[in-house]
Order: sequence, then C-alpha cells, then structure tokens
Amino acid sequence: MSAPKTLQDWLQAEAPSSELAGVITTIAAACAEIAKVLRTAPTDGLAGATDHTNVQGETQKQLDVVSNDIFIKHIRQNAAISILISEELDEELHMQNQGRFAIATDPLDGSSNLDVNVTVGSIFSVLAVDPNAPDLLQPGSEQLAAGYAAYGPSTSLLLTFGKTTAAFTLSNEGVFMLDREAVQVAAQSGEYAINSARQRFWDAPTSTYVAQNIAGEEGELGKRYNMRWVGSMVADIHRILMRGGIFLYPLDSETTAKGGRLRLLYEANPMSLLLEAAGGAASTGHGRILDVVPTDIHQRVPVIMGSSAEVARLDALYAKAK
Ligand code: AHM
Ligand code: MG
Repeated sequence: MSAPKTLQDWLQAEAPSSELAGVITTIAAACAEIAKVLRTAPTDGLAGATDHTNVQGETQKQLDVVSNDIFIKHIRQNAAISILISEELDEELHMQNQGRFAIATDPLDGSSNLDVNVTVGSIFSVLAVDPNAPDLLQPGSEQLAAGYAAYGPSTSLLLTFGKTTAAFTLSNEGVFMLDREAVQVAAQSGEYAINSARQRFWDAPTSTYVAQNIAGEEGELGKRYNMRWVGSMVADIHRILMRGGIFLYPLDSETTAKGGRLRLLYEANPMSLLLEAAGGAASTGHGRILDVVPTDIHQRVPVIMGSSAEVARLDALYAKAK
C-alpha cells in the first residue's frame, strides 16, 4: 500500500504551476484556521450577530467577520495574490503587490446555520489577473482553480484545477490528506434540494420539475425521489458531490429583481467548476453558469446544479417554456 498523500504531495503532482500551488496552500491554511476557530466558537464568545450589515443587506455574524479576517491575514502573506473579492467586503481589496492571482470567496457560507451546529463552509475561486489592469469580471470558465472547505463532523477540502475534483480531509495534526483523487457525480439521482417554502414564487419549469419528483413511482417518471435541504450551500453541494443529486436556487418571482439568490463569483462559479470536473452539470436554466459574463463582483445568478441527467431534465423544461 502506498503512503497516504498530503495536499502538498497532490499539489506537486497536479498543480499547473508552483505559484498556483502556493495560492492553494495559502487558502487551505486559512480554511484550517477557520475550522479550528469554529470548533470552540460558542464558548469563546464568538456566537451571535454583529450590528453590521454587509453589501448583500444581510446582518453579519461575528464568525463571518472573523473568517473574512482570517482569509485576509493569510492572503496578505502571499505576494502572488493581489486582489481579494469577498462576500463580506463591499469592494474588492487590493493588496498593493504585483501578484498575478485574485481570489473570490464566501469566507463562511451558510452562517445562518451556525447557532444549530450544522455544516458550514468556505467557498473560493482563483482567477488570473494583470495586477496593473485587473479584470475581475471574467466568466467562471476562466477560473484557474476552485474549491470549498466543509466544516462538518470532519473538515473536507474539495479542489479542482478544472479537470478533476479531489477531496481531502483535515487530520488532527492540521494536514489535509487526500481521500478521493477523482470524485465522480452520478449522472442519475433520486435526490433533489430546494427551499420548498418558496413554492409560491417558483416559475413553471421549477414547479413542473418538483411536481414530477413528488409524484414519484405513480407519476410520469415512475421513479421515487427524496428531498434533502440543509440550507447551507456547501453542505448541500458536498452531499451531491459524494452521492449525486440536484441543488436548486432558481430565479423566482421574489428574487428576479436581484437576478437570483446565490452569488456568481464566489458561490455559483466555484461550485460549477467542481461539479463539471466531477462529471456533473451547472445551469442557469438558460445556459451554462460558467459561461455567464459577470457585470458586478457581487452579482447573483439562478442556480441549477448536480447530476447531469437531472440538470438536463430541468433545462429541457426551461427550453419548452420559451
Ligand atoms: P449566505 O452566503 O449569506 O450564507 O447565503 C447563502 C445561503 C446558502 O448557503 C444556502 O443554500 C442559501 O443561502 C439558503 O437560502 P434560504 O435562506 O432561502 O434558505
Ligand atoms: Mg456567507
């Protein structure tokens, strides 16, 4: 049996350049530190909200701010990273160096779940930029790397450079160890994830898709479905990467004005790259998420992602509704 591989072993073999490997090492160190802080946050006085509202109009949790600060601290130590885009920062942060990489992150996604000790995560995307004229509004297909850390019973790190998706687990010694070299998302699945309390806002394709699932064996698909929804994108996408399924946050009548609920640069794009590299699919209902050209760093987007056959089924309903 060969020796277990560390993240560093994997990066040495898989990273397109040593600079990019260094960027991932920096992000992984930030995630490991956030994992440590989260473990004892409630007794460290870190539970609860701040009196500050972020650019999304959401009240920041103390741990949103702490996680964002941890990202900034680590990124400042790596001169290859010149820009940080974060859900928690109104504007992008320039590091005043000549680094050729930009990071976009949701430093603590799903933070509304913190008080109930459910899996939350950090999502990140790595872009190439010219430090003198940075273009941050690149489609997701241009991402150099993407990933997330899921802070659950164990801390998982999922990473892709666009070709395969690898999974790591954080050891008690603080080292990310490889546990799956090439995650594969099953094309077919019987699990779907959507906030069904929003049913009254749904459009016709989403309503039809969910109604077909609920009809189960007795319906036109002749197949049973189960619904699973954590309400934490990282936890829901992690389940889908591990055992298939579909995650939906489509455009609905309430989110239309904003363009959707989830953010393109640091939520939808990194998750889309991870899923596509694992054989899954990611769509807005009208095309590939990775092809959307952003107009704003905090832009929102409709999200339909997971097992390819399920995404194709909903895409077909959108095409029919045109
Ligand atoms: P956040 O970045 O403010 O945590 O919001 C993102 C979260 C996702 O993790 C989750 O899938 C979704 O928002 C939950 O939305 P809802 O509040 O409709 O359940
Ligand atoms: Mg968040």
